[in-house]
Amino acid sequence: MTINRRILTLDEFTIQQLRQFPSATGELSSLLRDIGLAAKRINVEVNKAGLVDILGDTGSINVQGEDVKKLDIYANNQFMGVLKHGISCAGVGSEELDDLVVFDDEVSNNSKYVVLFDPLDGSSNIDVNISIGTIFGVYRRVSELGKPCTEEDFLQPGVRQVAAGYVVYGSSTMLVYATRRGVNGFTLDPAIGEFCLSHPDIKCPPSGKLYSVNHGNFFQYEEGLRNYINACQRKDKTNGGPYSQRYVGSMVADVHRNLIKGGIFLYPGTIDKPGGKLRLMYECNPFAFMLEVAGGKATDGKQRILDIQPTELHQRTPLFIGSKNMMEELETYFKP
Ligand code: AHM
Repeated sequence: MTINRRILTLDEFTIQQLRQFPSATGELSSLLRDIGLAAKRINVEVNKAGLVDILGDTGSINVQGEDVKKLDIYANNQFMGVLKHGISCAGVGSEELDDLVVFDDEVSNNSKYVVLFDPLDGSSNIDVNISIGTIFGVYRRVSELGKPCTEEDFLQPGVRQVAAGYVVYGSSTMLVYATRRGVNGFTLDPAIGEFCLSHPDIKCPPSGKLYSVNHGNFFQYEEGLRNYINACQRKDKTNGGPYSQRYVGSMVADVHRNLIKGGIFLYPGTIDKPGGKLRLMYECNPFAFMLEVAGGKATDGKQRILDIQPTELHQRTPLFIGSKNMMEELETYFKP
Protein backbone atom coordinates (compact mmCIF):
# COMPACT_ATOMS: atom_id res chain seq x y z
CA MET A 1 0.00 0.00 0.00
CA THR A 2 1.38 3.45 -0.88
CA ILE A 3 0.92 6.28 1.55
CA ASN A 4 0.11 9.70 0.10
CA ARG A 5 2.83 11.89 1.63
CA ARG A 6 1.42 14.98 0.01
CA ILE A 7 -1.06 15.00 2.88
CA LEU A 8 0.29 16.64 6.01
CA THR A 9 -1.78 16.31 9.17
CA LEU A 10 -2.10 19.06 11.77
CA ASP A 11 0.23 17.18 14.13
CA GLU A 12 2.83 16.57 11.44
CA PHE A 13 2.68 20.21 10.40
CA THR A 14 3.12 21.59 13.92
CA ILE A 15 6.04 19.20 14.54
CA GLN A 16 7.69 20.31 11.28
CA GLN A 17 7.32 23.93 12.38
CA LEU A 18 8.78 23.06 15.76
CA ARG A 19 11.91 21.54 14.20
CA GLN A 20 12.78 24.96 12.79
CA PHE A 21 13.25 26.21 16.38
CA PRO A 22 15.76 23.99 18.17
CA SER A 23 15.07 25.75 21.49
CA ALA A 24 11.28 25.27 21.32
CA THR A 25 9.77 23.06 24.01
CA GLY A 26 6.85 21.74 21.94
CA GLU A 27 4.26 23.13 24.35
CA LEU A 28 2.51 25.19 21.68
CA SER A 29 2.36 22.19 19.31
CA SER A 30 0.91 20.13 22.12
CA LEU A 31 -1.66 22.84 22.83
CA LEU A 32 -2.72 22.98 19.18
CA ARG A 33 -3.05 19.20 19.13
CA ASP A 34 -5.32 19.41 22.20
CA ILE A 35 -7.43 22.07 20.47
CA GLY A 36 -7.66 19.88 17.35
CA LEU A 37 -8.92 17.01 19.50
CA ALA A 38 -11.60 19.19 21.11
CA ALA A 39 -12.64 20.43 17.66
CA LYS A 40 -13.09 16.88 16.39
CA ARG A 41 -15.25 15.96 19.37
CA ILE A 42 -17.38 19.10 18.97
CA ASN A 43 -17.68 18.42 15.24
CA VAL A 44 -19.23 15.00 15.92
CA GLU A 45 -21.93 16.57 18.09
CA VAL A 46 -22.53 19.54 15.73
CA ASN A 47 -23.18 17.06 12.93
CA LYS A 48 -25.86 15.39 15.04
CA ALA A 49 -27.58 18.68 15.93
CA GLY A 50 -30.62 18.02 13.72
CA LEU A 51 -31.18 14.72 15.50
CA VAL A 52 -31.47 16.34 18.88
CA ASP A 53 -35.24 15.82 19.11
CA ILE A 54 -34.78 12.15 18.32
CA LEU A 55 -31.76 11.52 20.51
CA GLY A 56 -32.77 13.73 23.41
CA ASP A 57 -32.51 17.42 24.30
CA THR A 58 -30.96 19.25 27.25
CA GLY A 59 -31.69 17.66 30.57
CA SER A 60 -32.51 14.25 29.12
CA ILE A 61 -30.42 11.10 29.42
CA ASN A 62 -28.75 9.57 26.38
CA VAL A 63 -28.22 5.87 25.66
CA GLN A 64 -24.96 5.81 27.60
CA GLY A 65 -26.84 7.11 30.62
CA GLU A 66 -25.13 10.51 30.38
CA ASP A 67 -26.83 13.90 30.61
CA VAL A 68 -27.33 15.44 27.17
CA LYS A 69 -26.00 19.00 27.36
CA LYS A 70 -26.76 21.95 25.16
CA LEU A 71 -24.18 22.09 22.37
CA ASP A 72 -22.51 25.26 23.54
CA ILE A 73 -22.08 23.88 27.04
CA TYR A 74 -20.82 20.63 25.55
CA ALA A 75 -18.30 22.52 23.40
CA ASN A 76 -17.15 24.55 26.38
CA ASN A 77 -16.60 21.43 28.47
CA GLN A 78 -14.68 19.68 25.68
CA PHE A 79 -12.35 22.63 25.28
CA MET A 80 -11.79 22.99 29.00
CA GLY A 81 -11.31 19.24 29.38
CA VAL A 82 -8.58 18.84 26.77
CA LEU A 83 -6.75 21.95 27.92
CA LYS A 84 -6.89 20.96 31.57
CA HIS A 85 -5.56 17.48 30.90
CA GLY A 86 -2.90 18.66 28.44
CA ILE A 87 0.56 19.84 29.48
CA SER A 88 0.59 23.35 28.04
CA CYS A 89 -2.23 25.39 29.53
CA ALA A 90 -2.29 27.02 32.96
CA GLY A 91 -5.88 28.26 32.75
CA VAL A 92 -8.68 29.39 30.46
CA GLY A 93 -11.25 32.11 29.97
CA SER A 94 -14.42 31.23 28.08
CA GLU A 95 -17.30 33.25 26.71
CA GLU A 96 -19.56 30.67 28.39
CA LEU A 97 -18.14 31.24 31.88
CA ASP A 98 -18.43 34.26 34.15
CA ASP A 99 -14.93 33.92 35.58
CA LEU A 100 -11.63 32.60 34.37
CA VAL A 101 -10.64 29.05 35.36
CA VAL A 102 -7.21 28.46 36.89
CA PHE A 103 -5.99 24.85 36.55
CA ASP A 104 -4.20 24.82 39.85
CA ASP A 105 -2.14 21.61 39.73
CA GLU A 106 1.57 20.89 39.43
CA VAL A 107 1.67 20.40 35.64
CA SER A 108 -0.60 23.33 34.85
CA ASN A 109 1.19 25.71 37.19
CA ASN A 110 4.34 25.04 35.17
CA SER A 111 2.62 25.50 31.80
CA LYS A 112 3.45 28.67 29.97
CA TYR A 113 0.22 29.43 28.11
CA VAL A 114 -3.32 30.56 28.87
CA VAL A 115 -6.16 30.28 26.36
CA LEU A 116 -9.24 32.44 25.78
CA PHE A 117 -12.01 30.93 23.67
CA ASP A 118 -15.56 31.15 22.43
CA PRO A 119 -16.52 27.46 22.30
CA LEU A 120 -19.45 27.81 19.90
CA ASP A 121 -19.90 31.15 18.18
CA GLY A 122 -23.09 31.83 16.21
CA SER A 123 -24.91 29.20 18.22
CA SER A 124 -28.33 30.64 17.32
CA ASN A 125 -27.64 29.16 13.86
CA ILE A 126 -27.37 25.57 15.12
CA ASP A 127 -31.10 24.89 14.86
CA VAL A 128 -31.19 25.91 11.21
CA ASN A 129 -28.15 24.00 9.98
CA ILE A 130 -25.99 27.04 9.25
CA SER A 131 -22.23 27.17 9.83
CA ILE A 132 -21.01 27.88 13.34
CA GLY A 133 -17.54 27.96 14.82
CA THR A 134 -15.06 27.92 17.68
CA ILE A 135 -12.56 30.76 18.20
CA PHE A 136 -9.41 30.77 20.36
CA GLY A 137 -6.47 32.98 21.29
CA VAL A 138 -3.30 31.82 23.05
CA TYR A 139 -1.17 34.05 25.30
CA ARG A 140 2.14 33.42 27.02
CA ARG A 141 1.55 34.00 30.71
CA VAL A 142 3.25 36.89 32.44
CA SER A 143 2.96 35.55 36.00
CA GLU A 144 5.63 33.43 37.63
CA LEU A 145 5.91 29.83 36.44
CA GLY A 146 5.36 27.22 39.15
CA LYS A 147 2.45 29.18 40.61
CA PRO A 148 -1.23 29.33 39.55
CA CYS A 149 -1.87 31.71 36.65
CA THR A 150 -3.53 35.05 37.42
CA GLU A 151 -6.00 37.48 35.85
CA GLU A 152 -3.03 39.51 34.61
CA ASP A 153 -2.14 36.61 32.27
CA PHE A 154 -5.50 36.98 30.55
CA LEU A 155 -5.91 40.77 30.46
CA GLN A 156 -3.21 41.26 27.85
CA PRO A 157 -3.72 43.21 24.63
CA GLY A 158 -4.31 41.02 21.57
CA VAL A 159 -0.94 41.97 20.09
CA ARG A 160 0.63 39.67 22.68
CA GLN A 161 -1.11 36.56 21.35
CA VAL A 162 1.36 33.87 20.29
CA ALA A 163 -1.25 32.02 18.28
CA ALA A 164 -4.92 32.33 17.43
CA GLY A 165 -7.37 30.36 15.38
CA TYR A 166 -10.85 29.15 14.67
CA VAL A 167 -12.75 26.07 13.63
CA VAL A 168 -15.62 26.44 11.18
CA TYR A 169 -18.19 23.65 11.21
CA GLY A 170 -19.53 24.15 7.68
CA SER A 171 -19.95 22.14 4.52
CA SER A 172 -16.64 20.71 5.66
CA THR A 173 -14.94 21.29 8.99
CA MET A 174 -11.82 23.44 8.92
CA LEU A 175 -9.32 24.48 11.55
CA VAL A 176 -7.39 27.62 10.69
CA TYR A 177 -4.66 28.97 12.95
CA ALA A 178 -2.03 31.66 12.87
CA THR A 179 1.30 32.17 14.55
CA ARG A 180 3.48 35.14 13.69
CA ARG A 181 4.99 32.98 10.94
CA GLY A 182 1.77 32.61 8.95
CA VAL A 183 -1.82 31.42 8.71
CA ASN A 184 -2.57 27.84 7.72
CA GLY A 185 -5.86 26.01 7.19
CA PHE A 186 -6.58 22.32 7.77
CA THR A 187 -9.67 20.47 6.55
CA LEU A 188 -11.00 17.56 8.56
CA ASP A 189 -10.81 14.36 6.53
CA PRO A 190 -13.65 12.30 8.04
CA ALA A 191 -12.21 9.10 6.52
CA ILE A 192 -9.14 9.23 8.78
CA GLY A 193 -10.38 11.63 11.47
CA GLU A 194 -7.46 14.02 10.94
CA PHE A 195 -7.15 17.70 10.10
CA CYS A 196 -5.08 17.81 6.89
CA LEU A 197 -3.24 20.85 5.55
CA SER A 198 -5.45 22.13 2.74
CA HIS A 199 -4.84 25.92 2.76
CA PRO A 200 -1.12 26.58 3.34
CA ASP A 201 0.10 30.12 4.01
CA ILE A 202 -3.23 31.92 3.66
CA LYS A 203 -3.03 35.54 2.54
CA CYS A 204 -6.08 37.81 2.63
CA PRO A 205 -6.50 39.42 -0.81
CA PRO A 206 -5.83 43.17 -0.40
CA SER A 207 -9.16 43.99 -2.06
CA GLY A 208 -12.40 42.09 -2.48
CA LYS A 209 -15.98 42.50 -3.56
CA LEU A 210 -17.80 41.41 -0.41
CA TYR A 211 -19.07 43.43 2.53
CA SER A 212 -20.72 41.88 5.56
CA VAL A 213 -22.89 43.86 7.95
CA ASN A 214 -26.27 43.56 9.66
CA HIS A 215 -28.31 45.89 7.45
CA GLY A 216 -31.23 45.71 9.85
CA ASN A 217 -29.30 48.03 12.18
CA PHE A 218 -28.49 50.54 9.40
CA PHE A 219 -30.28 53.51 10.96
CA GLN A 220 -28.58 52.80 14.28
CA TYR A 221 -25.12 53.31 12.80
CA GLU A 222 -23.20 56.59 12.84
CA GLU A 223 -23.35 58.78 9.74
CA GLY A 224 -19.83 58.07 8.39
CA LEU A 225 -20.50 54.36 8.45
CA ARG A 226 -23.90 54.74 6.77
CA ASN A 227 -22.15 56.71 4.02
CA TYR A 228 -19.59 53.93 3.62
CA ILE A 229 -22.31 51.25 3.41
CA ASN A 230 -24.14 53.31 0.79
CA ALA A 231 -20.90 53.64 -1.17
CA CYS A 232 -20.45 49.84 -1.07
CA GLN A 233 -23.64 49.62 -3.13
CA ARG A 234 -22.65 52.18 -5.77
CA LYS A 235 -21.62 51.23 -9.26
CA ASP A 236 -19.36 54.26 -9.65
CA LYS A 237 -16.91 52.97 -7.06
CA THR A 238 -13.37 53.45 -8.26
CA ASN A 239 -12.28 50.18 -6.71
CA GLY A 240 -14.65 47.77 -8.41
CA GLY A 241 -18.01 48.39 -6.79
CA PRO A 242 -20.73 47.68 -6.22
CA TYR A 243 -19.78 45.08 -3.66
CA SER A 244 -21.95 42.07 -2.90
CA GLN A 245 -23.50 41.88 0.57
CA ARG A 246 -22.91 38.55 2.39
CA TYR A 247 -23.96 38.12 6.01
CA VAL A 248 -24.40 34.70 7.58
CA GLY A 249 -24.75 35.95 11.16
CA SER A 250 -21.99 33.57 12.25
CA MET A 251 -18.84 35.62 12.57
CA VAL A 252 -16.59 32.62 12.00
CA ALA A 253 -18.24 31.84 8.67
CA ASP A 254 -18.41 35.48 7.60
CA VAL A 255 -14.79 36.34 8.41
CA HIS A 256 -13.50 32.98 7.10
CA ARG A 257 -15.12 33.67 3.73
CA ASN A 258 -13.76 37.21 3.59
CA LEU A 259 -10.28 36.04 4.63
CA ILE A 260 -10.15 33.60 1.73
CA LYS A 261 -11.98 35.66 -0.92
CA GLY A 262 -11.24 39.22 0.17
CA GLY A 263 -13.87 41.38 1.82
CA ILE A 264 -14.80 43.43 4.85
CA PHE A 265 -16.83 42.52 7.96
CA LEU A 266 -18.43 45.23 10.06
CA TYR A 267 -19.99 44.89 13.50
CA PRO A 268 -20.30 48.51 14.62
CA GLY A 269 -21.64 50.05 17.77
CA THR A 270 -25.25 51.20 17.56
CA ILE A 271 -27.26 53.95 19.26
CA ASP A 272 -28.55 51.36 21.75
CA LYS A 273 -25.23 49.51 22.12
CA PRO A 274 -22.33 51.90 21.43
CA GLY A 275 -19.84 49.22 22.49
CA GLY A 276 -21.11 46.80 19.86
CA LYS A 277 -21.91 43.15 20.47
CA LEU A 278 -18.75 41.17 19.86
CA ARG A 279 -16.35 40.27 22.64
CA LEU A 280 -12.84 41.66 22.47
CA MET A 281 -11.08 38.74 24.14
CA TYR A 282 -12.91 35.77 22.67
CA GLU A 283 -13.90 36.91 19.18
CA CYS A 284 -12.18 40.10 18.03
CA ASN A 285 -8.59 39.63 19.21
CA PRO A 286 -8.11 36.16 17.69
CA PHE A 287 -9.54 37.27 14.33
CA ALA A 288 -7.60 40.54 14.39
CA PHE A 289 -4.38 38.59 14.97
CA MET A 290 -5.12 36.16 12.13
CA LEU A 291 -6.16 38.84 9.66
CA GLU A 292 -3.09 40.96 10.38
CA VAL A 293 -0.75 37.99 9.91
CA ALA A 294 -2.59 37.30 6.63
CA GLY A 295 -2.07 40.90 5.47
CA GLY A 296 -5.43 42.39 6.47
CA LYS A 297 -6.44 44.93 9.13
CA ALA A 298 -8.77 45.16 12.13
CA THR A 299 -9.88 48.24 14.08
CA ASP A 300 -12.68 49.40 16.36
CA GLY A 301 -13.13 52.48 14.14
CA LYS A 302 -10.58 54.47 16.14
CA GLN A 303 -7.68 52.20 16.94
CA ARG A 304 -6.15 48.86 16.07
CA ILE A 305 -8.03 46.06 17.84
CA LEU A 306 -4.76 44.38 18.89
CA ASP A 307 -3.64 47.49 20.79
CA ILE A 308 -6.71 47.72 23.04
CA GLN A 309 -5.73 47.15 26.66
CA PRO A 310 -8.54 45.02 28.09
CA THR A 311 -9.95 45.92 31.48
CA GLU A 312 -12.36 43.01 31.88
CA LEU A 313 -12.67 39.53 30.44
CA HIS A 314 -16.05 39.95 28.80
CA GLN A 315 -15.70 43.46 27.38
CA ARG A 316 -17.24 44.23 24.01
CA THR A 317 -15.96 46.30 21.12
CA PRO A 318 -17.11 47.50 17.71
CA LEU A 319 -15.22 45.57 15.02
CA PHE A 320 -14.19 46.42 11.46
CA ILE A 321 -12.01 43.75 9.88
CA GLY A 322 -10.91 42.60 6.47
CA SER A 323 -8.88 43.23 3.35
CA LYS A 324 -6.25 45.97 3.71
CA ASN A 325 -7.39 48.28 0.91
CA MET A 326 -11.05 48.00 1.86
CA MET A 327 -10.22 48.80 5.48
CA GLU A 328 -8.20 51.82 4.41
CA GLU A 329 -11.12 53.05 2.32
CA LEU A 330 -13.49 52.59 5.28
CA GLU A 331 -11.13 54.61 7.50
CA THR A 332 -11.53 57.65 5.23
CA TYR A 333 -15.25 57.71 6.18
CA PHE A 334 -14.38 57.88 9.89
CA LYS A 335 -12.07 60.86 9.55
CA PRO A 336 -13.36 63.93 11.48
P1 AHM B 1 -23.49 34.63 19.73
O1 AHM B 1 -22.25 34.52 20.57
O2 AHM B 1 -24.72 34.83 20.50
O3 AHM B 1 -23.59 33.52 18.76
O4 AHM B 1 -23.31 36.01 18.91
C1 AHM B 1 -22.20 36.22 18.11
C2 AHM B 1 -22.66 36.32 16.70
C3 AHM B 1 -21.54 36.45 15.71
O5 AHM B 1 -21.08 35.20 15.30
C4 AHM B 1 -22.24 37.18 14.59
O6 AHM B 1 -21.36 37.85 13.74
C5 AHM B 1 -23.14 38.11 15.32
O7 AHM B 1 -23.42 37.50 16.56
C6 AHM B 1 -24.42 38.36 14.60
O8 AHM B 1 -25.16 39.28 15.34
P2 AHM B 1 -26.47 40.00 14.74
O9 AHM B 1 -27.52 38.95 14.68
O10 AHM B 1 -26.76 41.08 15.70
O11 AHM B 1 -26.12 40.53 13.38
